[in-house]
Amino acid sequence: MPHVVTIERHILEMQKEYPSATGDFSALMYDIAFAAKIIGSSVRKAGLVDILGLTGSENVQGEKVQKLDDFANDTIFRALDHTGRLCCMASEEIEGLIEIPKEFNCGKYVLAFDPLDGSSNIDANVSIGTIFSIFQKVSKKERGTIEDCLQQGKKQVAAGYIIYGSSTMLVYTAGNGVHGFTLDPSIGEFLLSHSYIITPKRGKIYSCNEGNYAKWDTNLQKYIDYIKTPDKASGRPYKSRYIGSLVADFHRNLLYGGIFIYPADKSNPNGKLRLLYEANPLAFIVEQAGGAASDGEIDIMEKTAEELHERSPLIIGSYEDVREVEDFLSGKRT
Ligand code: P6P
Repeated sequence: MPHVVTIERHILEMQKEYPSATGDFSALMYDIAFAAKIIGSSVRKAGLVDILGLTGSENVQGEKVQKLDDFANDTIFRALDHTGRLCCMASEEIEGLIEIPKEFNCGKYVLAFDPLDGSSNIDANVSIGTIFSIFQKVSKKERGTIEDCLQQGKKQVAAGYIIYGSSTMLVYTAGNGVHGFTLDPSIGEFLLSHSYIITPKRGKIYSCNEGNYAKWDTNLQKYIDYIKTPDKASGRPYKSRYIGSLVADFHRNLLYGGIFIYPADKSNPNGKLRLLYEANPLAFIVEQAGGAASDGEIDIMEKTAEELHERSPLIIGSYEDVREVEDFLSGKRT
């Protein structure tokens, strides 16, 4: 029998390395994995909307069935609101702070999440994902506040994503390496499939929406031109791979090496992606895997969000590739 490690067993083994651990963080991770199983199950049925009357239409009881990203948001909220492990939440789907209902106790963790990133790709059966970031509470009152969400990226205690692709995978870090778990749908368990993921120092893949090329900073245009210029010695040209679904593009580059760029441009001065629940968690993961994440000037995890849905340019992936983009952007390289 191969050495089968469930996510629960992995987290318990990791918890043993922290004698002062109360088990709250471990339980929080189980709750997230539980929510991911429910979301994954609905995502997999999304293609049956017209046949089964799911998602966005009315079901047999005449009830309006939620859009998948609303469903994912509610699933995470309901899986976690009553557990007593969170003091508050923030979601890409909800404008303001998500408070823990008064009837439930609060805990010491904060959860910021994008419940279903890339959901516009669902109809084309493209891989999509859930992204999450966990902080410890810093405010003094029992119930969490915006202050607890707006912390510097490097204060994250854990971060992860679930990718709903050819298989459902949960990838996370709690500062002790990056670990991937693949869902075995036949038993409903996330099983350890990728232990201590390390991303190559330099990749051969670049991921960006080149349709925006004309709107980019000229130094970024020079970088893109550079990596497309053949030069055998330096492994150029890079391969262009862009799915248009952040978690899918990030996950491929994490495993194979490469660079993902969603920069500022003339119409989006801060780029498109969100700092709190997209750039921050992926930055924590990639740094733990030996890569880097920057907004073009400073590391993502050095930044402190000033509002929940703040956007940030994102350059993330293999360490040497990220630094090379920064050198082009600063004019050091041409
Ligand atoms: P564009 C999906 O809508 C998303 O938020 C990310 O998942 C993805 O990386 C990005 O936007 C794609 O944006 O402008 O290239 O379509």
